Amino acid sequence: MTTEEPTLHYAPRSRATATRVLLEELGAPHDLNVLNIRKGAHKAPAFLAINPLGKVPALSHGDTILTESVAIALYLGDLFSEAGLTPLPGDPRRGAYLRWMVFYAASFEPALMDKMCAHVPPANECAYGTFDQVIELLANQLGQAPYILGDEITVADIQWGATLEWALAFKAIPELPVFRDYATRVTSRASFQRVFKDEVRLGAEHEAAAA
Ligand SMILES: N[C@@H](CCC(=O)N[C@@H](CS)C(=O)NCC(=O)O)C(=O)O
Repeated sequence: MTTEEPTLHYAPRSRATATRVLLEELGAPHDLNVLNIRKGAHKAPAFLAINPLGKVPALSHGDTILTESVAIALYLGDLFSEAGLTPLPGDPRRGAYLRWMVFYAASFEPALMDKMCAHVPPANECAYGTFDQVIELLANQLGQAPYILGDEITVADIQWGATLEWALAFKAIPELPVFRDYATRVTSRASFQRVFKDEVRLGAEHEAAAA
């Protein structure tokens, strides 16, 4: 097992925002490699060697390189489980945890992107059925408790909360009270507020550097 601190390859106001917040929530010592997407740093050879797709987030940890937000969240949640945010094997919430994390990447994100691009694949052939089914399923789950797995916040809420906040802001999902309340509950946490504030600074710096 490596004793090195993980490095998050990150750009502000991107999917890497949730990963940065998660590292904070987990109290995980880490390095931040800040990429200026506006200047194309994510398509430079140094970063393409880490993620050939040139997308953030990515995580380096010793010899391990991870891409994909959800894989990174699962990895970090296990690595820093002492923070108490991870339903580990043996926890009755473990199955639901894996289900909602994989559902996020395998069904929710594709459904959201298809919707935003006005692409309607045949329901019986695509992984998620229909956008409306995905929304109904998610609204039903979030309507049952303050957090996606129940009364306590977990790693899964950092991922879902960050994305639902963004999706509501961009009107990519219906403005249902259950989504609004949940996104506010999660993103009003000090960790999110700290990162959002720093991203205003970074965003301005990056824009100025790219101008
Ligand atoms: N499936 C990937 C998606 C990563 C992704 O699309 N990242 C965006 C930022 S939100 C990106 O790096 N876009 C820059 C580009 O493709 O040029 C994940 O969940 O990590």
